[in-house]
Amino acid sequence: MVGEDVREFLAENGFVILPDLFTPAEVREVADALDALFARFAELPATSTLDLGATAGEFGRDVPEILYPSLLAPALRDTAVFRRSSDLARRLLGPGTWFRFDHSIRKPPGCAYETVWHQDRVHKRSGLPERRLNVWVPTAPVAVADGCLRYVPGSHLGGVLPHEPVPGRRGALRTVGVDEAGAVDCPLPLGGAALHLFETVHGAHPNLGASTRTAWILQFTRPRALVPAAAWLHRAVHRRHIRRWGDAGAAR
Ligand SMILES: O=C(O)CCC(=O)C(=O)O
Repeated sequence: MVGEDVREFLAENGFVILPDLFTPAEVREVADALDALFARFAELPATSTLDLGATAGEFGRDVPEILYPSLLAPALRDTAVFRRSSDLARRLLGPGTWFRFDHSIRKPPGCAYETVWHQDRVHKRSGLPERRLNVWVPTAPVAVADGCLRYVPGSHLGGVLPHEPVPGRRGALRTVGVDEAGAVDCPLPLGGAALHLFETVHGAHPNLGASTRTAWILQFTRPRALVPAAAWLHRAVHRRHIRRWGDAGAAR
């Protein structure tokens, strides 16, 4: 399914588009689970929800985000989308790769908020060396006008770039000085996925279309530990850290 050409494209460009990774029925299963969570967004634990459109003062539901939806709805981990994404990540990053994080970002129709240019690595807290891969799965076809992802090819090769806060957008960090001329828009059909590395500069358009744009984003890591015990410790610390999301979800 995924050949050497995909691995090479990812290594060179920092992202790759797979237009038919899943069947429509497989994506619909995910869409149903996420829709059920978004339907009770206001009742989810406060630690599981964010508004990516939040201004300096307000925290509303402009761009609702759910953290660790697969802990709140464990059936997500039994889906073909999860299994195939995990296999793919293992094949692309190598043995020892594991699933570390998922979130879902929804842009309602007419949502004027772009996802600003950023590198995911900028948000990393631990200093441990590792490679990470995101698998971005939209639950419906996504055109440029619906808020598809966009990438700066090759931007993962320049290390961590300077970022600055975005005025009026709480918590948002934006890569400084991105040359948009070289950026690539990545519209996707239903069943498609966009993959990117931890250092790739990326963003997403506002949703100026008429449909809701929802994406399930799965993140995988491959620690670069010289000693196996260090990789094991890394994973154990992470499991302990995320327990509170699972506990908060289960408590409801
Ligand atoms: O869905 C979006 O708007 C942004 C997603 C993103 O930044 C990511 O997957 O790293």
